[in-house]
Parts: sequence; C-alpha cells; structure tokens
Amino acid sequence: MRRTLAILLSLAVTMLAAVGTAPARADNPIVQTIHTADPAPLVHNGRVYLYTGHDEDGSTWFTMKEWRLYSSADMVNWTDHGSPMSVATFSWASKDAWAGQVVHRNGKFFWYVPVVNRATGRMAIGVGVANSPAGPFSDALGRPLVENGEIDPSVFIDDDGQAYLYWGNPNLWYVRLNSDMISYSGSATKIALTTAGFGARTGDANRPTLYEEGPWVYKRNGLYYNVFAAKCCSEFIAYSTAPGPLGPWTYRGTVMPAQGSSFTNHAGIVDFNGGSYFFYHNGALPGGGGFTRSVAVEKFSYNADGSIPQITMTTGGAPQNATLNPYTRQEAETIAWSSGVETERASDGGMNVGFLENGDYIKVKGVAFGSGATSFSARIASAAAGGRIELRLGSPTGTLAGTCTVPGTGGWQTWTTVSCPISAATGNQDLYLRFTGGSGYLFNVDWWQFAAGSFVTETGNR
Ligand code: FUB
Repeated sequence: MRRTLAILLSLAVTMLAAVGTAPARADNPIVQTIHTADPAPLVHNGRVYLYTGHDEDGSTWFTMKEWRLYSSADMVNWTDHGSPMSVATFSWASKDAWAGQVVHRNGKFFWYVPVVNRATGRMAIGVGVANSPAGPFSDALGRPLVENGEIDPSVFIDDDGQAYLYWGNPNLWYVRLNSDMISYSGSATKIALTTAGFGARTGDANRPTLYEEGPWVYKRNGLYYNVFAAKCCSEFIAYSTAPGPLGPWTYRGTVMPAQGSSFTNHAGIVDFNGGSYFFYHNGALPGGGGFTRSVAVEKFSYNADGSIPQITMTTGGAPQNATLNPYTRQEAETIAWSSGVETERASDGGMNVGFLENGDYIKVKGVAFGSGATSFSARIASAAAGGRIELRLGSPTGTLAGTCTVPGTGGWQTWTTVSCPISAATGNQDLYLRFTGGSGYLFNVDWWQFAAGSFVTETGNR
C-alpha cells in the first residue's frame, strides 16, 4: 500500500507544483498508514480511543482479519496502538473482523464485535475484554454472546445501569445485557422497523425502511439517539430518536449524505472536551474505495432542539483542541499526517514507525515550542546504513530547524538514541519529521523528544 500511496502522493505533489500551488495538508482521513473502517470512538481519561476495522490492501471484499486502535488528546495527532484484537482472539471464529464497539464498565473494557462462527458459518457477536483501553483483549466467553447471522453491535448503558446490545442487518435487534456485560436476560428481540421510526425506502420490497446496518445508540439530554447506515448502496448516515432506549423511534433525517467513494459508511459519535465529534469512513486515500476505506472525523454542534445538523465530509477534519508538548517523550507513531510511513510492533512492546524511505515524512500538528527548543533526541534503529531526520517547520520543505544523523545500529529493533542541535523552533508550529538518506529502507523511529537549554551531544542507550 505504501508504494502505491507514495507514487500517487508524489504524482499529486508534482502536479500541484507544476501549477505553482503548494499542496494543502489535510488531516482527514485520520490514518494514512493503512486502510481503516467502521470507527467506534470511546472517551476515557482525557483521550479519545478510536477502535477501527482494518481493510486489507487491495481488498475486493470486506476482507478484515483484525481491529486496530488509535488515540488522541487533541483530535488531530493520533497515536497508533496497533492491533489489540483480531479474529484469532476468538478460537471459535473463522473470519470477518467487522464493525464493533467498546464500552467501559466496572474497570473493564468490553469490545463487542461481529465475526463468523466457524461451526455454523453464520455471523455471531463475540465479546473481547481487557483491563485497559489499549488491551490486549481476550475472549470473554470462549463462545459467541449471541448469534443470529446479523452484524454490527452497539452497546449503550443507560443511567439506571441497564445495558442494551443493539445490532442487525437487515433487522434491528436488541437484548438486555446483565451488569457483567457478558451475559443477558430475556431473548434477542426485534425492534419494529416502521417507516415512522426509520424512514421510508423505495425500490426494495424486502427493506421498507431506510435502516440498513451499523446502529450507534446513545443518550443526550434525556433523548435517545440511534444513528445508523441508511439505504444501500451507497449508504448515507441517518438517525432516529426516542424517549426511551427501546423506542418508540421517530425518524429524524440525514446526518451525512452518501459521499466519499465508499458504498458503505459507519457512524460513531462522542462528546470530548466540550465538543461533539462525528466519525465516519470513506474511500479518500489514494487507492481507496468500498473495500479499502479510511476513517475520518468532523466536529459538529447539536441544534438547540437536540437535532443533529447535516454534516459533510471534509479533508480538513476536526480542529485541534490542545497543543502537543514536544518536551515530553512523544511516540513516533503519533501522527497528524504522514507520507510513505508504516507502523509495526517494537521490541519494547509498543509501536515504532518503519519502512521509511528517502523523502517520507510525518506531520505532527500544533507543537508548542514556547520560547525555543535547542536540541532533539530520537530513539532509532537501522539494519541498513541509517540516514537523517530533518526537523522542518510548517511544511515538509519548510524551515529546517535541525538535522539528526542516524547511524546503522545492526538491526531494525536494535535501538539507540541520537541527538542534534535545534534552532528557530519557537511558538506553535506544525512539525515535520522528514526522513532522508540513500535507497531502500533507512531506519526505524520509536520515540522523539525536544529539549530546551544547552545542547549536549548524546548517542547511545538509555
Ligand atoms: O466493515 C464491514 C461491514 O461494512 C460493517 O460491519 C458494516 O457496518 C459495513 O461498514
């Protein structure tokens, strides 16, 4: 994927350069290193955790083997946490890591997902459980929680503590979860799909309402919302509201029209730091489409009556709501935008960026340098000859604040720390780490950090 992306991105840059226009640096879609789909955001301890599916490169179907996780404190710079759960987590499942949702209760994180039950060949809902939002998640039950061949679980915990699991395509089901979150009371029940509740669809006798799949159920100011993928195909995002968790539902209209080169869409909504955010997916990356999707986000405000305004896909994305501190250690895989970069598991258990070639870069947005940085350090490894990290401001070709030389270290996971002097990095800046060197893969980066004060040369382990 990175090669296709790099070629298409460099073609776009060349075309823009030819007409004398600098490329606008968009921050949607959120992830550029792989294709992601089916966003499910969760706010926890001052961060937004964004759980996604992973569309395999070149897919011609929903070929999805694992889920991925990203998190952000500012809605713009997203840290890659890798894959905390996959189809292999569920010994009874064979394939299809499709759209799920994570909820937090009793100090645990429960991840409800649809996967194919190998024994029956049908879609079933499994539950992963973890002690932290980043996992690792394990199979909570060793078997499906519920199975009826339908998909896309969403879980909502009401103020009285009663939790509900909703899911379904073509039907919309619910069941009351017990407080352990891994068992239920009563049986799976269909929510009546009436045109008053879910809008009228024409041209499909089997599906008289707009409801298609992907419910996202929550409560705000006493009103219950069900935001869902409507009509097929292409899908748009619509919503219904109700006075209670089980209805009666009233269709309220379009949240996001069909746009963006993917015939599916999938909604996830959270409030964070005083703002409301709508997550969705499209096919906006080069090479993107209906089976190679990308997760994106828009900020929005509810209307005074609680209705959701119509939201349009943008390339700009959500505004940054906090600056990033360069004087604390930052993971190299904290990214607002990147070109040619991939991520992988690092030997310390976290992630590193890798497969870096000459000219690849990472943008980190809104970096608060204050009165000025004087040095930069990075944890690097290289089984090749290394290269250089250029620290540039404002754009990949902007002011050069410093250059760190990266040596070969004898292995892609043989880590050492390099440092170099920095000048002219003051105030709030978009920082670009641009990787340069010879041909082939250059080096990996695990983390980086700036310092103020006198520069002391440092190369070695710490
Ligand atoms: O990603 C696979 C399926 O496509 C999801 O389960 C649906 O919601 C649709 O996005």
